[in-house]
Amino acid sequence: NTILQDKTIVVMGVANNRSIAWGIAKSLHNAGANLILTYRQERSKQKLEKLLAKNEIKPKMVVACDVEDDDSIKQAFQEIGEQVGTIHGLVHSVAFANTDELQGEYAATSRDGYLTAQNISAYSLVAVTHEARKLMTEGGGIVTQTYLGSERVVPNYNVMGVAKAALEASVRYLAEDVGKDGVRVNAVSAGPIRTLSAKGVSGFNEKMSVIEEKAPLRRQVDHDQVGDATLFLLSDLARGVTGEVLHVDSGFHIMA
Ligand code: 0WD
Repeated sequence: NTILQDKTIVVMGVANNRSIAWGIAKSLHNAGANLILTYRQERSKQKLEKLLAKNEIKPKMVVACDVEDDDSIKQAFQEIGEQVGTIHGLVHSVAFANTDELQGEYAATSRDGYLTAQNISAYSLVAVTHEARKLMTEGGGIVTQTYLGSERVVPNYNVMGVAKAALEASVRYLAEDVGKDGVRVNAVSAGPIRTLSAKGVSGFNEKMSVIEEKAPLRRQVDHDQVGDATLFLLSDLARGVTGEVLHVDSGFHIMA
């Protein structure tokens, strides 16, 4: 398809071929988008470059960006501005919490662990939106990735659930701020998908199997479904949608 023909989209958060951001990158590529990918670790950069070559995707740029570091964010978007100029979209698919806080009681969360989760998983969207909007001179879309643990108590998701609640509230406040520039901000709330980060959440396998048992569609959510929903939100097809959280979870969230 050509839904994103001639659009330049920045994708943050491809760590490996299992990353949700990788599924998104493929969907966007298949829709004709020019991709700019950011990575945090050198290790991820190498994986990323191999993945791109293997899939015959030629990105416009591959740029380092550690969302924990304001200078790194500024520098990344400055480089993008200098080399590419205008961008039309941004995908934020980044989160982090210490694994020892993704089990047991939320009540035991440390101050440091709380702040780390908020910093990388929620504040980072604010910081990157602030830089990215400067390059969205023709309007655009920003899409982040969230999870049901923001709305409900999902055992073990704990501090990350609270960070996702902040992330979703940020989507709404940011949508109001950047809406006047024709920029939309939305979130995809995906069902459980096996990735590197998911390994850190204890009891993850049960979360997956319950989707097959209880969700209206009675099947797992995959990368392509999240990729295509993100593609929709970035595209002109969603030009009337902002501040929204779109569940891509086989309908699981409607069930009691
Ligand atoms: O079931 C799941 N896997 C779900 C994930 C269900 C619903 C939502 N999500 C969300 C996650 O919470 C996250 O926001 O999707 C997003 C992507 O998660 P993922 O694809 O499951 O995770 P993964 O493949 O591990 O990618 C996470 C990446 C990191 O990889 P590296 O190895 O490079 O650290 O998050 C990025 C990074 O790419 N990341 C950072 N990027 C920049 N700066 C940072 C950072 N400080 N920390 C983590």
